[in-house]
Amino acid sequence: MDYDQVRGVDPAVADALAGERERQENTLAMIASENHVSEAVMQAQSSELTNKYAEGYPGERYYAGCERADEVEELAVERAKELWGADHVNVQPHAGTQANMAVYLAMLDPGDKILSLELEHGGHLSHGHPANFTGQTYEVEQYEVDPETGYIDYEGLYDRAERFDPDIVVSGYSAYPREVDFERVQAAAEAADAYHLADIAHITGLVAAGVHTSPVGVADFVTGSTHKTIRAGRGGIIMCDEEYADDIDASVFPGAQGGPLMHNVAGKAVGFEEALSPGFEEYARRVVDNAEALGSRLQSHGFSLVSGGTDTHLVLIDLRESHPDTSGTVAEEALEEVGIVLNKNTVPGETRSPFNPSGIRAGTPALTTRGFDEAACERVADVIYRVVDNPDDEAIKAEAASEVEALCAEFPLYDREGRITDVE
Ligand code: DSN
Repeated sequence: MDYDQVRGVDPAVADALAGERERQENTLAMIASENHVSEAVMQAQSSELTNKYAEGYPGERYYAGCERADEVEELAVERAKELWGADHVNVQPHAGTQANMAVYLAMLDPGDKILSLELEHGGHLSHGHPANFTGQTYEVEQYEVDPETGYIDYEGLYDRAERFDPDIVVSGYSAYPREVDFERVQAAAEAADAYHLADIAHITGLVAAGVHTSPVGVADFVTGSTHKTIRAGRGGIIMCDEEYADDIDASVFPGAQGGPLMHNVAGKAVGFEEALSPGFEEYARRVVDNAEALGSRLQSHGFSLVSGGTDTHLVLIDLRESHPDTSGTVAEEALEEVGIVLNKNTVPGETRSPFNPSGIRAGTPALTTRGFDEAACERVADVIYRVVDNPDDEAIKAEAASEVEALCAEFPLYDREGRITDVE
């Protein structure tokens, strides 16, 4: 794609877009929440639906001319129901945080109580952080992972739920590498007679493919974003039982949002159709296998992984033991220099700060989309080791950059026609 239409109007933006395409092609996207969507999803997202206002829901819109918007939204909803087995689905949230916001608005009053995982232990801003509206509107207490094992401390969560008496318990995390036991979170919520919100933003694709247990039918509300492991482009989603359907829909619109981003709803519909194809389960399985291979190889180089490994799409590396003088920021910057793009991350028991934390988080969804196998992920682990071990050594970084270049050439993001290669 050369962005010729954009270039005719705005060469500066065309250059930036072309540069971003090139960056994605020639670097390894290992931010665990990122992925590469197909050309089909991108085409849907850049369709004429960007022009259409469609406040309301299919068959009950506030504006005329919504028949095509209705078709697209109905397809997205039906496919989501099939993928996750939910009774009711709302595909209009602009992103995962807006999906969570709609659930809180529907079910809580200001001052009500949220019990959620500590951000430093793998939680998310929209689960009650003081800098987020949730922390400012609700009373929040947080549970933690077990400092010894790195796994969710389910007993501690249960005790805290009994003591704190929350109105809602939140599960689902941003930097937690282990399978979540949604039944145990549900037991804690029931002990407090609280709702249970499972935010599966990171693992939507793994749950849809059945390689991670599902909270649908366990938690009262399941939220997520649609651009991560499910690979359906930017957006959010809410799933719930029929009994909450009207409250949730009213909370999304008119409660929290105006017109839905119908072009993104179209992207969701197309991405969900792709995820319903037989190849998607294999993709999701390979994401996890690749993360395991990456993690094991990192451990063989002496790195310490939070929880000792992974069951999911990500590993969380705690640098404090292996590289006490190297912060996550230093590691992130050195790796970016050689073409490995991941993020610094806090770790449980963080001793630095969120801006200069002690860990890095690395995910395999995007690498797997471009065809990486376990052996290739082991090669990536070797590069990560060499660079983090020698963040100031220019010769080692030059060698590492060549290896990244070779990997990008071996597993190209685009085929000869310029189409994304490995999306089924
Ligand atoms: N920013 C996302 C992540 O990286 O986990 C979550 O919203």
